[in-house]
Amino acid sequence: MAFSKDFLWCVGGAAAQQDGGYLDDGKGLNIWDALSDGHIANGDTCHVACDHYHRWKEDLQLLKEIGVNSYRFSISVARIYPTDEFNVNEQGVKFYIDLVNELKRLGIEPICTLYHWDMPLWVHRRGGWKNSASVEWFERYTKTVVDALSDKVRYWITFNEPQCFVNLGYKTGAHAPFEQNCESEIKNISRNVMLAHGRAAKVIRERAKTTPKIGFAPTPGGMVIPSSLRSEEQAYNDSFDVSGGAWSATWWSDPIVLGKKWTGCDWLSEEDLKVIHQPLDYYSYNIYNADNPQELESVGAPRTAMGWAITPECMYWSAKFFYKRYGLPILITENGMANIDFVHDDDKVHDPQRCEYLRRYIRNLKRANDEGIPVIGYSCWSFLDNFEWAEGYGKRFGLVYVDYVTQKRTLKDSAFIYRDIIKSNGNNL
Ligand code: IFM
Repeated sequence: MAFSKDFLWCVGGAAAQQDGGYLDDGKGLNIWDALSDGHIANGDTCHVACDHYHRWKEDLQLLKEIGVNSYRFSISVARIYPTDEFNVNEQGVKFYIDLVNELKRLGIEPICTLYHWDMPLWVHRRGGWKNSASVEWFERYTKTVVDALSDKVRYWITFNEPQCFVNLGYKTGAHAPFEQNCESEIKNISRNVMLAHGRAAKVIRERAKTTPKIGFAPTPGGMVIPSSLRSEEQAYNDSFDVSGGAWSATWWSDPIVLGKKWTGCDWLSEEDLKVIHQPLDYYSYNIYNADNPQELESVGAPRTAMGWAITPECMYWSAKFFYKRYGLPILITENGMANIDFVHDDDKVHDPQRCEYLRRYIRNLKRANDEGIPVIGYSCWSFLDNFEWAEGYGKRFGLVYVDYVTQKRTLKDSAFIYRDIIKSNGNNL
């Protein structure tokens, strides 16, 4: 069975990772701009990144060259609310209005992520996600964005990978704001983020000017696939086990999607669940690998430049498992790999590993689709090489190579492979 005719073929990026322009046109500082000293590989900063803030028009032309019909981007909250939640920076809003207008003109569907980890510094100074008032500013911020963009934007993602910004930002301290908090604080933060998600989803549903399609983008930490050591049933049960705490998909998705607490969740009330559990239009998630520890630790098992195992079957099994549990159409909001890319003597960027990775991963997603699981889209991470958080610029995920000295863009071989997959709507896999 072919992917549907309106399948979303997408690439994605995030504000803090690609935009730069960190002090331009009234933008305020975010936690990555302000707190990163001493925390990022090579002392890199996100201040300039891919300079997409100034080069976005040319960059959108590259989307056309790749042939995607959709583009996932995130809003920099500090560009909209530089100092507090009452003073809107109109120039910041205009940037996004211009962006979505141009996307629409080019026939590319915008997919807007409201929060991709770049909390404004003023929010952090009030306690960030530890402060339950974060639910209020997030709701207000959502209203501002929805009022400005929802005549053009239909697809919304509230939060990107709450697992990561909560655990890495507030537990291990590897990501901004680089804090280490105890488990009860992680529960408090998780509750605030879930409430903020629920309030935002409701705002979008009620205020959007075009009928919205809403989801969030967890990453399935602890997702395992069947193997010689695990039956399908066991893999399913292990995948939804919550022993990984806030890393697990279940921690977030059962309350958000099903309106249910998982066994042992004693920190959400029934009242909370009413706010958190809002109707969603798809189960969107970011997936890079399965997490079968024993099976994947074999000597020399294939890995990306991040050291992440290459397990294409995770696409098939995750779609099957998530559809079984949550019953919503599947949208892959991130998938891709970091590779050791450089410009070759022929001025091209040859990345055969990524070409192969994309073919195998998307083929596995198609297998799920062929078996009747409603798969509505696939978004490759990432559009441009970009600022890979604490790893700085050393890890390249892009379909487009960025020379950070000259800001020259070069489409990698994988961009052309992806273009061919899109052209055939996945039938050439
Ligand atoms: O670059 C990140 C992205 O911001 C969130 N998901 C994982 C990607 C690769 O690490």
